Amino acid sequence: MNDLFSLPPTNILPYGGAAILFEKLFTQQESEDIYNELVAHIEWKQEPIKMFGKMVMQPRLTACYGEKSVAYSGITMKVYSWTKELLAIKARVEEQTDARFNSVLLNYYRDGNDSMGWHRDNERELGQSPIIASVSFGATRKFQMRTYKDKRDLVSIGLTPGSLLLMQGESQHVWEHCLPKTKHAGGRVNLTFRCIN
Ligand SMILES: O=C(O)CCC(=O)C(=O)O
Ligand SMILES: [Mn+2]
Repeated sequence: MNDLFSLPPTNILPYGGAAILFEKLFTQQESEDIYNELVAHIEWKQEPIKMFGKMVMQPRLTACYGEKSVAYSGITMKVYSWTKELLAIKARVEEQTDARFNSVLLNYYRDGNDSMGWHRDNERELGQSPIIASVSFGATRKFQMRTYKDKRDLVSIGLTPGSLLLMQGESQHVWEHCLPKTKHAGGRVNLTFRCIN
């Protein structure tokens, strides 16, 4: 027996859809190898997005791979073809979740100053109840979800390297999520696999 899948998946949301955490989709060694590979070989760029009518630089590097391009905050990303490394990660995610994905958005948070603000992944082309598989490598960072309408209920977890968080059901309607800035963090790469219509 290896240590994969030894912890049962848990839903971190109390209601309003599900965000199911699989703590070890990849072993520590696999996670280190994948992190180094992605940092070195993905076509990372810092791109502007539209915020409150103004174009501002995103506080992180991004890239999009797969069959369909990801669009959000007034931009449509250039999409690169799947690499064999990304297809291998996708296969592991699909095997574990029984879901199917045709694109991935990658985010590279170079240090604790890089972040992602509160948002929902609710673009029309993701369908009525988006399924989003979020896989993390590199430094552990705090990830937060709060109720979109009243901002009252907050769930806060550390996303560790090799983990998978599967957001589904009405989670993108009821909850918004963010990756706050933090002091003294090393680099982190996050992949969100999506099914885009
Ligand atoms: O980096 C993360 O954990 C979150 C990424 C995210 O929310 C997104 O790409 O939409
Ligand atoms: Mn998101």
